[in-house]
Amino acid sequence: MRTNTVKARLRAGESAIGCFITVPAPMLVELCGLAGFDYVLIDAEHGISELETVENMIRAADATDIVPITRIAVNQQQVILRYMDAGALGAQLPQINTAAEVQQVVDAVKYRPLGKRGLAGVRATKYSMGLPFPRYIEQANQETMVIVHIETPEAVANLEEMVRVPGVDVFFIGPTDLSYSLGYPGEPGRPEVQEIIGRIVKVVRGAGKAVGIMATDVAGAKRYLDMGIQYVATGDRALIAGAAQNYLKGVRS
Ligand code: 3PY
Ligand code: MG
Repeated sequence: MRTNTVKARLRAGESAIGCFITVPAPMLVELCGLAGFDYVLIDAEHGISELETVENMIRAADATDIVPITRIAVNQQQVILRYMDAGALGAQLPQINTAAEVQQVVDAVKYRPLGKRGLAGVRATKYSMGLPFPRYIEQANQETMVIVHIETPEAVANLEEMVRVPGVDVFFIGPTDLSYSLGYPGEPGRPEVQEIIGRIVKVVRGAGKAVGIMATDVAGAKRYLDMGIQYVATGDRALIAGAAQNYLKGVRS
């Protein structure tokens, strides 16, 4: 199976820059791969892609050497399984608030003995024409990633326990939901929110895990990278909207 270069970069203390893809379009994944992003976050939470298209988007990622991670709306083993079976190299789960919920994600992503993921002759296992299952299981458990969102006050309160669950690679700050759930919708830059982001970074890094965040613009991404956040993602809608507005401003001025 593919080596997960994002996981390797994070382990080596390096950063990985990705892009959420909310549109059901393998072409956009290819475009991100060819542009040089480290990973795509195929978004099945706020995005509108259905599983069949997600599988083709993962194919496009494999063809352009970019790591495919899927954001999955529901923290349920049988739901997560289908995205992993399609060949995703990681599962990113939103709105995770307790250590028990973290454990559920790990159980769904990892095969036994690390988790309880089901095994079958699917795309991820090369339809049983790849490595023998014992060898595949070992590799999949090494290469797949677990990413959980921290985006509520409950998660912040439980963070010390959550970071102790083995098997998580990245604790991902969702600035939109975090600021909203703290009572400041649309204001992730507020000092109250930034103070909590700083606290999350300290706890997660203190536990030897990587921190992730969404930063749509360059200045924000650089600021978060400087804070030691290693897994930074922009998004297709923000990139397209920003470029479109800039273009029109330039042409019409
Ligand atoms: C959020 O900001 O809430 C997200 O989930 C994505 O960054
Ligand atoms: Mg969110």
